Amino acid sequence: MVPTVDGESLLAALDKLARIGAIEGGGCARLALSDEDKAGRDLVVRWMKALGLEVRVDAIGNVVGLRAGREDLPPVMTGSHIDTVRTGGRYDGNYGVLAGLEVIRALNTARITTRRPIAVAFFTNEEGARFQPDMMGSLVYAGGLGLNEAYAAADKDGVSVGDELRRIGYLGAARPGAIRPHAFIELHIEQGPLLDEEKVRIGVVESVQGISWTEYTVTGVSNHAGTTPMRLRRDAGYLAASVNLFARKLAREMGGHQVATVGALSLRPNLINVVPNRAVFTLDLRNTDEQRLREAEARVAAHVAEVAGEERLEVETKVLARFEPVIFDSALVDRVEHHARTLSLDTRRMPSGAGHDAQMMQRLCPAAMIFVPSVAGLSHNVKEHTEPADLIAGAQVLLNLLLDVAEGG
Ligand code: HGY
Ligand code: MN
Ligand code: MN
Repeated sequence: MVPTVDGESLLAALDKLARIGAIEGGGCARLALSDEDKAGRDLVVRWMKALGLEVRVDAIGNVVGLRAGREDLPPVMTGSHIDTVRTGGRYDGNYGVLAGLEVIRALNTARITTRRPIAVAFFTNEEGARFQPDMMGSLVYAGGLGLNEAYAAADKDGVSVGDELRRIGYLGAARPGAIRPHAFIELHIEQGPLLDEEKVRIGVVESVQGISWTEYTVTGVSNHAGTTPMRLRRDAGYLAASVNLFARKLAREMGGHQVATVGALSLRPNLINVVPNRAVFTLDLRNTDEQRLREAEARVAAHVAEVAGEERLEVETKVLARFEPVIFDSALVDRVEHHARTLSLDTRRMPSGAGHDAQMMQRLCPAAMIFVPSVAGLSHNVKEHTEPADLIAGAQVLLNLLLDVAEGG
């Protein structure tokens, strides 16, 4: 008899975790390694221990809760992240971790010990909103980023990852990646509009698109807004605006999955009557196709050089994150589809527009993702919402799949 997930317990846990770092409108602000993140971590670790999991914290602050199997084999791992962006919803990341804990609860209640151990993890700084790159903890876990490089990453105030890990008490002793999973499955909200628009219950995620994050620091000359003729301007803000317009037009023209976002922008001196002499802004480019993403990067770079030449500006660029598209393990993806359909949940195959820890874990072991619908495709927005029935259905697919894989399926 396959155990069932306790839906009420999952919804209550989501609600309780959402109260930590709660912000106006029902969302969460738990930026990585902040006090709010610490409080969220402490709560989830308490829940892990209450479920009888052996909890390990590694040197980049990833937390893994381990449930013994009948045999001492590499575990089947699930999980996600519990850090959020500053205007985050309550499901992004949190849902995958808490659904993993509900799987453990259901196995405990049913007194089932699986052949393979099962692990539930949350990874440090998946969002990349405070420290870059994003998916930092899982990237270190998968051996894609050295610990010292990760420790040195600093936020806008110059505070480093290493210092913050120490401050919040999550600079753990375990070596990141010491537990090499047999397989990794991440349950997550879609964060896009497709499942909701098509009224499909489960997204069978085949891949994650490529990500290119760049920060531009532009230096011009501040000058009087009224007296400086346009021909004499060296307006740093003009380049920032020009890149935003260019990138949007480029994404529209390229079509397909190409997207472009200027998400962060600051001008100096930021005064109504002064031509800005400094602009710092970010550009987020993504595409499911690596060649097209490189083409977009090259065209933006050419545009930046052209405008900087015309406007006589200095431009410094810094790559904050760069990940090629990742294809998930096809056999595991097929198992996601099988278990959703066995529960009479209709499915559609799709890429992920957002980055996820699973894309890093695919470097270590077969990985796959399960999506549930996001109402109106909203995410990274306090109004992020997924219907309770969909949350519970997704968790049941996760349970059935984990059981299958942990029994050697
Ligand atoms: O940016 C992303 O896709 C993820 O939320 N870190
Ligand atoms: Mn996420
Ligand atoms: Mn996110």
